[in-house]
Amino acid sequence: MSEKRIVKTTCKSCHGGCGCLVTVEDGAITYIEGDPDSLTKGTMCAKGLGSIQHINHPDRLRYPLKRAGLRGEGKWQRVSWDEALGLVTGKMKELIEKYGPNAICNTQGTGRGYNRYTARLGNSIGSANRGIGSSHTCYFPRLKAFEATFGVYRLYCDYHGWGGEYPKTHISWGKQLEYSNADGEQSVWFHEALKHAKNLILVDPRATAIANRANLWLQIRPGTDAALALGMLHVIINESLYDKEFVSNWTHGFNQLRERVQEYTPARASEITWIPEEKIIRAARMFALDTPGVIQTGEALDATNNSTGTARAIMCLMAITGNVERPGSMMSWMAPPTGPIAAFGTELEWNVSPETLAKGIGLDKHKCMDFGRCHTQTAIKQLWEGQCDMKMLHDHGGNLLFSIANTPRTREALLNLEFISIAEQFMSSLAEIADVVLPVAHWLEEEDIWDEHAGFYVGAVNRVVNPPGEAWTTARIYYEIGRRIAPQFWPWETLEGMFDYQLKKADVTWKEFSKIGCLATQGKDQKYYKYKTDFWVKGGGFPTPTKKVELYSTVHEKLGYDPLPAYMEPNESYYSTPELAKEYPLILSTGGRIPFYFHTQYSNLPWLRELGHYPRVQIHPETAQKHGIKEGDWVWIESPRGRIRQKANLFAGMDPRLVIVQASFCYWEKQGAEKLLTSNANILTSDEGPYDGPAGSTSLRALLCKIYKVEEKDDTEVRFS
Ligand SMILES: Nc1nc2c(c(=O)[nH]1)N[C@H]1C(S)=C(S)[C@@H](COP(=O)(O)OP(=O)(O)OC[C@H]3O[C@@H](n4cnc5c(=O)[nH]c(N)nc54)[C@H](O)[C@@H]3O)O[C@H]1N2
Ligand SMILES: Nc1nc2c(c(=O)[nH]1)N[C@H]1C(S)=C(S)[C@@H](COP(=O)(O)OP(=O)(O)OC[C@H]3O[C@@H](n4cnc5c(=O)[nH]c(N)nc54)[C@H](O)[C@@H]3O)O[C@H]1N2
Ligand code: SF4
Ligand SMILES: [Mo]
Repeated sequence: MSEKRIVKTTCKSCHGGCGCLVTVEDGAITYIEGDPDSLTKGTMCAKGLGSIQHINHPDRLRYPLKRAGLRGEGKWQRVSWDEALGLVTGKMKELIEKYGPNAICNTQGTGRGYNRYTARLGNSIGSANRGIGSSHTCYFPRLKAFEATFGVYRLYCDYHGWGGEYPKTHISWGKQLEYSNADGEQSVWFHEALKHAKNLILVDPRATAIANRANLWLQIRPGTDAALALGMLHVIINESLYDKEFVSNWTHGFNQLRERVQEYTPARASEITWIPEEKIIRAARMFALDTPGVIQTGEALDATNNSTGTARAIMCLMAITGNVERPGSMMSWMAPPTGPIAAFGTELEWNVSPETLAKGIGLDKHKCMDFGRCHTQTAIKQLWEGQCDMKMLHDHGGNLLFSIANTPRTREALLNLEFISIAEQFMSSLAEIADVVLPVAHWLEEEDIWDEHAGFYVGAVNRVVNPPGEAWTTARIYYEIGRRIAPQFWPWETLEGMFDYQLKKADVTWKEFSKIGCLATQGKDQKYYKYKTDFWVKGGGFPTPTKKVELYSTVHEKLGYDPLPAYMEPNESYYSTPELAKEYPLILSTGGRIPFYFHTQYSNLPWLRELGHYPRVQIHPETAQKHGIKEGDWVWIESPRGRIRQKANLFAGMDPRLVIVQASFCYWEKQGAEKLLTSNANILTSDEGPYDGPAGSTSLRALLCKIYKVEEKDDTEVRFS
């Protein structure tokens, strides 16, 4: 008789969090669907549903591997877990002994529900050089700006109506939440909330999938968002449309902000952003008058050389319109009953000594990339030059070769490391140059607590099937490395003990939680207007040095940065580098999520690959015509750094001067240079400064390029230099 069961679990195929029900028949998964009783209301996307092909993929890594040839040569020897972990932790100990903890960089890719393990391991080691990767261009610039402005981790859009009101005005600003489900906010919540909204303002250089729903589209020149926000602030302040009560009682530095924005008249903002002046004025009035309102911001705003100024200007917009902590506005969610379980990682921050932290690479200049993270681009540059404190990289679920600017230089830099180990599911380009590769389980094969950016809930990840070969779960890998490298910080006798520890505040055991499936603080349990109570500050206020929302940041002032938001022209543009623009006359943007892939992931799954077979570059039809390019032609995109090829996708919903390249496309079916260099957007991007001051960001979205059709004779082999 065949056995059939349904397992309730949490999808982690992106930042994660969708509740799902997985049907297993005779030990094999036959169906995956959204769980209607979960917070994501039964919705799932193609990526999560494609997981069946992911777990059964023939190229999954099954056994620990040790390099048997030269780096990148593709020769491997299968070893036991004991030997592999011995090599990894042996090398860590040796290098710590010789150079100190900053020699070790343990890192990860984007958040996949296990950030706290990476953080705990880095803090157990005591290294300040943890976490090279994308954080300087993704999420952290926004988080650090939230912290400086409001004193809290971040504010979320109140899509839930728990306070009895939904947002009347939405701004979708450099974000495709409808596709990306990014940063702890889900497309389904956004769409539900939109049903109650009067206005949707889209700020995007390109007409996105929600453009038809928008009543105002601000078609912005890439990289100029700070000027738009400052122009809107100018209108709201000078027309006296701001929330007087909130501003006078709860903000610090309004007069300085008023002074600062005077130079950003709507006319000047229009000149910089290419958005008609009257649209800037309309957007400002709409957001200030049709309240409550929310602003959903995305990665496009972090991946610029003015990420902090941009985020801070937008946060000032939230604040002076009183769209903070009121129902239907920007909210700081209260943690689930477990408390913020990220604390599992951060509770050991004290173990990174002040002396070690002071020597964190690049932290002297980019001071907001602290809490044990060094500045990625400074580290890569030092490694490339052969002079760097960092000697070893241990990576878990990240691929620096695709994710950060200037891939060729990054590869050369990483090859200068003494040792690279990586935990992976597939033989990625970074795994190809590693010394030890550890095979990792998929979320359908593991038990864990999912905790990502959402802030108000945690989900149980329940094992549905066993991992292939000898692949281990993420939690187990960290636990075993932790126990070998710093047992005092990983004292639990069993893995389950480690889960129980993380859940202790909620007074449930892992076994109980696994059955409950989700713990959330929602509905009436979420408190609005917390600043009017003792919640953050006795007698009321925000947890900042002035106890107010800091329009003028005393934190940035103390660190030596501009305390007020300002506009900066992108490093590379018609205006900042007019000579270069003669040779590279088009604006280059990279990224813009597509629903079927997650960065480099899933282009090896037939179900998903057939939906987006080739990497695509979006070109305006007029521009394409000028270059003799037709839909589907292979096109070279060339920047001062190099060139790649992608297939032309003609799209009229953007400025003819703009070219949008798909980021992170990986040819998993190929190897070496062909896999890495053929269509990888980061061949084109620049890792040179000046970077954003506090956050050290580079621009991935506002550069210069030229395009031309791939002629057959051009279609040469790609190689490493
Ligand atoms: N030009 C340009 N570059 C960009 C961007 C852009 O828009 N433009 N976007 C940037 C952004 S926002 C980010 S966050 C980065 C993303 O950068 P990364 O997170 O580094 O990229 P991924 O390709 O998603 O993941 C890397 C590897 O993780 C492995 N993996 C997946 N799940 C697991 C797991 O559960 N465990 C383990 N151990 N491994 C796993 C995958 O097989 C994959 O090889 O890219 C950045 N790079
Ligand atoms: N399906 C899928 N989902 C993902 C990911 C994925 O790879 N695939 N990656 C995940 C990760 S790590 C992240 S960080 C998020 C990112 O997800 P989002 O933050 O939503 O970012 P994108 O979709 O890359 O870009 C959003 C929009 O910004 C626009 N844009 C480009 N330049 C500018 C600019 O200068 N100003 C403005 N205002 N807009 C601009 C683009 O046209 C695009 O429509 O998605 C996450 N979710
Ligand atoms: S949005 Fe993310 S968590 Fe939800 S189904 Fe898709 S991949 Fe899974
Ligand atoms: Mo990201």
